[in-house]
Formats: sequence, C-alpha cells, structure tokens
Amino acid sequence: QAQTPTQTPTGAPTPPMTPDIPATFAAPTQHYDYEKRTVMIPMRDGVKLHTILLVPKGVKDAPILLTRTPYNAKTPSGRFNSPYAAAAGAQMDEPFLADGYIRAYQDVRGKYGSEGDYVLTRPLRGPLNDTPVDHATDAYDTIEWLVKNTPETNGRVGVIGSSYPGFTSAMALIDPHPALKAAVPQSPMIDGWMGDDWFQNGAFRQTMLAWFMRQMTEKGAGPDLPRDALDDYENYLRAGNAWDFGRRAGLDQIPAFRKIVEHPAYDAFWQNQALDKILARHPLKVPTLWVGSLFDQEDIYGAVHAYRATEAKDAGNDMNFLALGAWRHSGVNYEQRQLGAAIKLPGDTATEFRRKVLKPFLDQHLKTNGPKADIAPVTIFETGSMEWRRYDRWPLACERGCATQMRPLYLQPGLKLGFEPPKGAAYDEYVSDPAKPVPFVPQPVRADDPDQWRYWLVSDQRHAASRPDVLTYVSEPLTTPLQISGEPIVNLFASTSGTDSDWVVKLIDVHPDVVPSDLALSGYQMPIAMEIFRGRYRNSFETPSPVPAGKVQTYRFELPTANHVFQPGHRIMVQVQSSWFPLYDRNPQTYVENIFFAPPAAYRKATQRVFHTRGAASSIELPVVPAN
Ligand code: PG9
Repeated sequence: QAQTPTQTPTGAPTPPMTPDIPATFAAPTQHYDYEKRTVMIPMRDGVKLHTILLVPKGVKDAPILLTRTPYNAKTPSGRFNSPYAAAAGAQMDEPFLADGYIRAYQDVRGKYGSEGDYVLTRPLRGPLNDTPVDHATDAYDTIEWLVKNTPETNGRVGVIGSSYPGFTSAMALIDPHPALKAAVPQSPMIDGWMGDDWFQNGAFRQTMLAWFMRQMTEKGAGPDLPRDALDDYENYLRAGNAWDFGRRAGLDQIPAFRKIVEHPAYDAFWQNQALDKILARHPLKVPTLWVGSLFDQEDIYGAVHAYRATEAKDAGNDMNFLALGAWRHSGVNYEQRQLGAAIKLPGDTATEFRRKVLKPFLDQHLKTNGPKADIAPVTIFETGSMEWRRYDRWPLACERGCATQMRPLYLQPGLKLGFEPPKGAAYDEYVSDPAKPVPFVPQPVRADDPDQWRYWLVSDQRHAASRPDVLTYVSEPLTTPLQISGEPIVNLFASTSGTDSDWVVKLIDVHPDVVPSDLALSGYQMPIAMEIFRGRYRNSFETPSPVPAGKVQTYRFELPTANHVFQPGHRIMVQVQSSWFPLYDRNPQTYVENIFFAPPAAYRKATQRVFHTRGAASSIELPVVPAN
C-alpha cells in the first residue's frame, strides 16, 4: 500500500527521484555572529584573487588582518563550521575575531580559487620578473580594494602569516600601501639558498621535493610523493642523485624544480630574490614584528636575517621588532607546550605569546587610537632556563658591532672541548662513505610521521654519536651556567681525500647521566644549533671550486641563532660529520659540475680529517654572555 507522504513545511511532496544534491546550497547563517564574504579582488593586470573575509556582525571602525596564502584560503577561514567567528577562523585568529577584527584570507595568484599564474615565491618585478605584478603589487591592490569595499573597516590593515605566507607578508613591505600599518612575517621564507627551505649553505634539502609534489602538480592540493619503501632513507639512496629522485616522481615536469636544479650555486637567480637584502635597500615604513622559531625545521634563517638586515634603519628602535620562541616551524600559531621528548615548556608558550605580545602589537598599530603596547624590541625564549627574555637588540654577542665578543671553544685532542687553544695530536679522522650516509634521524625516516619532521631539530643525537663516521667532542661537566645569545660561528680546519665534501657541525647540550626528575632526559644529547656547509662554496657561494685533496681548508660559517643556558652538570658537545641524509642530498665527494646530476661513479668514500693544532685550531666561536 502506497504511503501518503507527509508534506513538509517547504511545500509540495518531493518525488522520490528528485536529485539529492541541490543546484545550490545556502547554509542558514542568520544566527551566526559573523558574516563570511567571498570576493574576487581585481589586481592591476585584471587577474582576480579569491578572498574570504570573516566580518564579525555589528563591528564598526574595525581593523583588517590579511593573510595571503598558497595553501587554500578556505582552510583557515573554516576551521570549524561554526556560528562563532572565533571558532571559524584559524587557531591563531581566536583573540582577534573575538575582539572585532575583520579577518581576510586570500589565495595567491594561480592557487586554489585565484586566477592567474602561480610562480613559486614569485620574485619581485625586475631582472627575474618581467610581468607588471608581484606579491608587493598584489598586496597593495588587495589592501586598496579592502579599505574601499569594506564599510566596517577603520582603514588600517595588517599582514600576517607563517612560512610562505610569511614571505608574502614580507613582500607587502616593499613600496607598501599607505593603509598597511603593521606586518608580522612569521618564519618567513627570505633566502631559499642560504638557509630557508631549499638549500642551506648550498646543500640541497631534498626532502622538500614532497612539497613540490603537493604544491605544484595541481592548482589545488596535489598528491603525496610516490614512495617504494616506508623508509625515505631507502628511497633517496636508491634514486642516487636528487634529480633522478625527482624525475622518478615526474617532478622534471615542474619548472620550479628545473629552475632550482639549473641554479645550484648562489648566482643572480638567488641573489636577486634574497628578500633580506632587498628589504635593506628599501625604507622602513611599516612597524614590523619578525617572528621566528629557535627550532624551525624549514625556515630557521628568514626572521633573524630579515630583522638583522632592516634593523640599522630603525633609528628609534621602535619600528623593527624580533620575537623568537622555542617552537617548531610555524609553532607560533598553534599550541606549543613540548617539543619532542626534550623540551618541556612552562605552559603553552605560543598562546601566551599571541596574547601578551602579538595581540598588543597589532592592537597598537591597527586599532583606532590603539593603546601603546609594552613590547621589547627583542622578545626571545631562553632554553636551558626556560624563561622569556626582553632585550633592546639582538644578538647580544657577535663578531663585529656587539658589546660582547665571541669566545672560541676549541676542539681538543682526545675528542675534548675547551676554551684554551689545543696542544698535542694534530687531527682526528673518519671515513665518510656516500653509500652509508649518516641519517638525520634514526631510521626509519617516515614522511607519514609529522612529529618526526616537526621535532627532529631537538632529537637526541646519541644515534649519531655512536657512529664511526661522526666525530664527537665533549667538554667536562660545567660547574657554572654558560649562556650563549647569538649565532655561534664554526671555524673548521679540515681536509678531505676527495675533491668536494659536506661538513655538518652540531652544537649539543649533553644532559647529566641521570636526570631523576625526568628520566627521559638522562644523557640526552640535545641539539642547540646545527648546520651544514657544502665544501665547494668555501671561497665563494657564487663560484664553487674543487677542494684540493688532502689539503687543510678553512670552513667558516654561522650556526642558527641560539639563546641557551648550558646548566651546571651538563656538558657541551660538538659533532662533526659529512652527510645528513636524506634531508640533504649526498655530496659525491668527487667534484662534479652539478651535484644534481652526479653519476654513480662520482660517489666515493673519503677520509676526512679535522685539525686541532696551532695554526689550524678548529673551534666554534660562541656568543657567550654573562648568565641572567
Ligand atoms: N616552508 C614552506 C615553504 C615556504 C616557502 C616556499 C616553499 C615552502 C611553508 O611552510 O610554507
């Protein structure tokens, strides 16, 4: 017997075969405390950029906070499908949306909902970009449109974002729109060759190829890299060189990969994109808070170097600010209570930072008559003592221009470390075998384990210390605290039996044999600052040259910024090795023109010698300052 349908209040009965996906679906939002506006904002070349605004209902005279992203504007503007603005925005947006800020998220040109061509970290108009548009003009045109077409705004705009969006935030500072009143580039990609994302001192960070796959094989989100083995150590080793690894996944079709491969040295392609150097040539017009992470596994270079490059222009020390937390990459925007097993923070220091520093900074500059914020020129977390510190400048000790000079910590015979110049045996040696490179984390190297990647910069280095191809120097236990505040400088005197070579140097805090209050830290070798240097660039980053086999060479390079107290009872350790795999592509140890194409026969074992003798006294110059 046929059922008589009950009529719904919406009208006539719905025939059974009515398609169940309506042509349009409009969510009822009358009860929402905000309005979500989706707009296509025209740029000067006619291209329209997809932009989503969260506008709290009833606001007037409201500041706008803008993020320009290649990662889909829909994600941060729809964290929860919620009637509450504070829940709809990204985690970091909560206090801003709750306080009546208008939040704008925009897809950069060519990605997700935006029109136009995507060019990886599109360079500024000039020698590398012959179009009329770049991220500086796109930010300008967007701000122009926003202040003219958002009736609720007070006409004051801030830019914010981390990593790639940190880069777009920094780009907005070049010939900025007059309505741009504050910028917060977080972990910004500033120089892709020197230390952010692609290379570090010329060594190619090949694990970033997974990002190429996800980002540049499709306009939206691309797939993961195809993998044979679960362990990426195996996958990269089997492929040989980084070009062949990329090609196997089809990445040779991606122009950005070809451009990188075609420019392995620090030539005009990289120099003309180095944003710290570009910003140094422009006037400082917009109050800027550079935010970085002390344990940033992707962009550890950008914030500190951009701050450094622009600081000289800040005559009143009230325009250019630096903040560094003990966080992972982009950790500032999430909860950060603990980094791996090693660092237990005194609470959620990222949320605390957003509440006590970030919000007051933006309120001051973006609100109408915003209250003056009590923010130090430099806010930095101190590891070892686990305290936030406020300083007028950064670094506190350096090679030139600081009140405090660097103090060399020498490698000593017997695998010791000490502040006295060394006496005795001249060198230590190991054999570096490209067939068995030193892993950067204990195997398996798993791309499907985000925490392995996020926290590897604080991972226990005992797995490396025990290898025969890693030299491990260690001090006596300290009797008083030793504080370093700045960038340690490596001064390595070393030879190789090959004609090219990588040098990885790690500064490590060795915890006491037993830490009764936290057994997991017993004997833990906690990295404080680590870096790689590709030997062919020892005389010039632009023009590489073969290393003369068996001849002592000087390798001088900075480690990333550290603000750390080595506590009494702890020991200082320095490790030296010649591979860091598969994070960095292997140096074949035989000089070839372009390591991306190194043939199998070029990969040869080499005997590496590290010297600690008069005239060749290897050291790490430490930015030692009196302990707080
Ligand atoms: N580190 C990522 C990135 C920045 C810039 C270019 C390419 C990648 C990121 O997290 O956005």
